[in-house]
Amino acid sequence: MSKKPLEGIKIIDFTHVQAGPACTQMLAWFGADVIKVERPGSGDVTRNQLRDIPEADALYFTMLNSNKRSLTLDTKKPEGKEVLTKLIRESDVLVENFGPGALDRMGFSWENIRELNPKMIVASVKGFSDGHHYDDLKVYENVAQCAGGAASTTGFWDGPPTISAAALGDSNTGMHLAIGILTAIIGRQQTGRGQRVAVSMQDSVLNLCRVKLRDQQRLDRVGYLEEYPQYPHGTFSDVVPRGGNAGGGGQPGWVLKCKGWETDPNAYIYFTIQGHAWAPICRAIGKPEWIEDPNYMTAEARQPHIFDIFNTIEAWLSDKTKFEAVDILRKFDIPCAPVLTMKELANDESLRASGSIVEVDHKVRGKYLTVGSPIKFSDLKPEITGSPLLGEHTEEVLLELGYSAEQVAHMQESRAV
Ligand code: CAO
Repeated sequence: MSKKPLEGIKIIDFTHVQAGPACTQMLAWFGADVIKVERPGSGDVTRNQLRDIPEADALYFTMLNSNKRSLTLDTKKPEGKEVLTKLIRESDVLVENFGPGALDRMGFSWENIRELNPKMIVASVKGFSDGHHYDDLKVYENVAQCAGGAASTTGFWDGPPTISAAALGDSNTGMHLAIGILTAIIGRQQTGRGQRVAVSMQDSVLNLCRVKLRDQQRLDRVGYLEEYPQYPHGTFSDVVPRGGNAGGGGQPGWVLKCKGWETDPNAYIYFTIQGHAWAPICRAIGKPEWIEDPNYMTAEARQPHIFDIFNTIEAWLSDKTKFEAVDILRKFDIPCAPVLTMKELANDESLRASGSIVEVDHKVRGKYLTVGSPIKFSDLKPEITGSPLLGEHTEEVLLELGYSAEQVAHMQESRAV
């Protein structure tokens, strides 16, 4: 089999929970040797969180740590520090998402690591960037969504700020960090030196909320936002409002009810009124007279009664399931999709065939579903494996580092590993 692109890159994976592990898992899929360093006895806290099988690592852990090796190491004990020092000397990247200052307190500041290995790339996730007035805060997902502008702009205008189910603060930050690490690896090929790569969860959420920063500036200038449901009948304050399920760009859209919505909370589709697709939309929903009607012909003319238009489309949808509706609308080139449940996604044959959802094996829990690579390559097919048990590879990694079997046994006795 041909070499995977990241083969030969050795990563000390000092990450936990979600943001860091999502990053290193992806690098492991692409061939890096990712050694997850965990505290002896307990390990990553997610091994125990929300367990569905009493004796088996929780899915929270297994779905974020595939393709890795697990090394237990107490880095506060002298022997643990010695092992970590050896590892640093021969690794390419160290990734961590501890609370602010934890790595320094452990004795492994950026300066120390650089001295041990000038080629080392040290990549960190923190809640806020260095020097930010909140940079001492510990941060979890929802905190980041609030701090990065997502919560104030998500949900309905008459409800509270709302958290997205998508991990905008955690996994999204991990993806940003992966880009930073790969960039630093390419940089190192040019300079021979490693560097520090830092990504904050606030910045990563904000990066995804850039269209809302766009909207703030438009609102400051003109006082309204014509693609929001508040226009033209409602009122705007001086901050970007929550827009419910509005499109967010130049294409008005909304979540529309389909047959069965009274009993099925997900019997909906997302329908987009793409400006140049107006004629096909009218033909699809049986309103050909709207094509040339001056009240409907242009986006501007439609906006004042956009919700009457959505109501008319809902009436057309009332005898069609979400799947039937999409099968009709796709023939008219209308951007739309059924609102899919996690159960539907888990059983989706296309996602299984593409490897976006895979079934893998775990030594204790048996088979389980996890995500595969969302990035597809022509010459690489990532093979997803189950996550490691706590300390499964401790002995293997220590022997590779040059320790003897006796030394390993001694470290195990003293609970340093
Ligand atoms: N051996 C010995 N000690 C270890 C160790 C090991 N293998 N691994 C970790 N530790 C120690 C750390 O050194 C630290 O010790 P001190 O605080 O005494 O110096 C301690 O464990 C706790 O680390 P922490 O602050 O990271 O852990 P926490 O549970 O209190 O906080 C979190 C968790 C996520 C809030 C915090 O790590 C954080 O803010 N991280 C940055 C942002 C982030 O990634 N958040 C997303 C998490 S995903 O939802």
